[in-house]
Amino acid sequence: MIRIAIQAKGRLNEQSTELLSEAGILIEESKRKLLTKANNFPVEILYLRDDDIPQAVAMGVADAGIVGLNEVEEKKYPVEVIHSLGFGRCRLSLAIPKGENYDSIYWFEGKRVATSYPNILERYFKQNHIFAEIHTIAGSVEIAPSVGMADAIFDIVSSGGTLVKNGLVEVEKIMNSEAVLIAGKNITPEKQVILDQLLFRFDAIERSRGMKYLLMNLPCDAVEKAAKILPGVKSPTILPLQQEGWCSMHVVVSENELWGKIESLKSIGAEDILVLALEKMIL
Ligand code: PRT
Ligand code: ZN
Repeated sequence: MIRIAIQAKGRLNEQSTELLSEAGILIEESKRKLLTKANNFPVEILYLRDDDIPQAVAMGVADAGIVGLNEVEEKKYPVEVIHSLGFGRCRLSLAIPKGENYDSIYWFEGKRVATSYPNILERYFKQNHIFAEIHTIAGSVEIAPSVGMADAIFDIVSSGGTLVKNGLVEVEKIMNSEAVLIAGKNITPEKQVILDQLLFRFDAIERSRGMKYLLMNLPCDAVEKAAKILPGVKSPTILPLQQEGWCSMHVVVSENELWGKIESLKSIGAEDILVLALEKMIL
């Protein structure tokens, strides 16, 4: 049995639960308590505030956790980041009031900067030999300059809308963040086996994201050319059609390249093209 800590409420909760459920770990919503056992996989889910997840994993209260990389970097507890999960993407940036004359990072020399991430900021200023006053505040960081509490802020930015609304301009991106799977450093071999199974499932889910399953009919003598356009995972599946000289080709393709590939396939005689969603891709 392994225990995984996820955010109880907030931006990462829904996608963390969704990822676990896509990986076949089903937690009945009605049974949801602080600690809930999955009914079909040796996993317990511990619901915590995101700030507490790195510590819980470092202390062994949980064996693994799903949390923003920003929290891991801020807290610096001894945990391993074992997998990036591709959601909760954001960046941590320095922002200053619009209209300020900004030419370099040295603008921050002697300034007061409000943030909820004082450790990351302190490390950044130290590396750049900037001496600034860091004011740690828990929330509503973006209003600090307009109420005179600070000259600038260091905060999470996603669309940038909050900065614009508060008359601020992003001037330095310090780090990118996304949700990551973390694990304790002293996990037992038995627990490692379960964690590896989970990682295998996460990989399959990730691989199938943005992939489509393509089926088409084409003259059999165009198959060679078609396979060059779409080589697939190993190679495309080719099946004969009842109609003489015609084949059916099945292949996996990334959604980004889909339309371009379809144009090329049509130009060599492909017809009756079907594009299907791809649920899981296990190699
Ligand atoms: O209650 P608990 O402590 O668990 O939650 P929380 O309130 O501390 O965190 P929560 O749920 O807001 O965010 C959890 C995690 O989501 C963060 O640690 C990040 O890793 C990630 N994340 C991704 C974000 C954002 N995007 C985000 N946009 N966290 C916060 N924001 C906020 C930001 O603080 C700012 O106020 O959204 C605003 C900026 O958004 P834009 O789109 O206007 O730029
Ligand atoms: Zn938090």
